[in-house]
Amino acid sequence: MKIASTLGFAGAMLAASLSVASAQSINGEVVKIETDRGRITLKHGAIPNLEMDPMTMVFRVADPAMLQQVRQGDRVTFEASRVNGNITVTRIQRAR
Ligand SMILES: [Cu+2]
Repeated sequence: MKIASTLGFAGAMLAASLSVASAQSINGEVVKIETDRGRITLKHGAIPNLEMDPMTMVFRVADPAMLQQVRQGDRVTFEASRVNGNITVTRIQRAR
């Protein structure tokens, strides 16, 4: 049992590092935050890994707690990927 759970953890770590490698850091601005729905509206620059041009759109967030780190009007950097078919913000932080 212990070996199985260790392998599972290693697999999860590998998957996480692969998704980090493919996502790129994108500049954006927070237009709207919907904490209860786990959504954020961002005005974003081009997102090469999603083949997306600059636009304003709604994203899901991987973890609703991420929405506590930003406020409407903040300039941010973030990463987004397709998770289970949904375009999802996987990392976000206020721009310095
Ligand atoms: Cu977009």
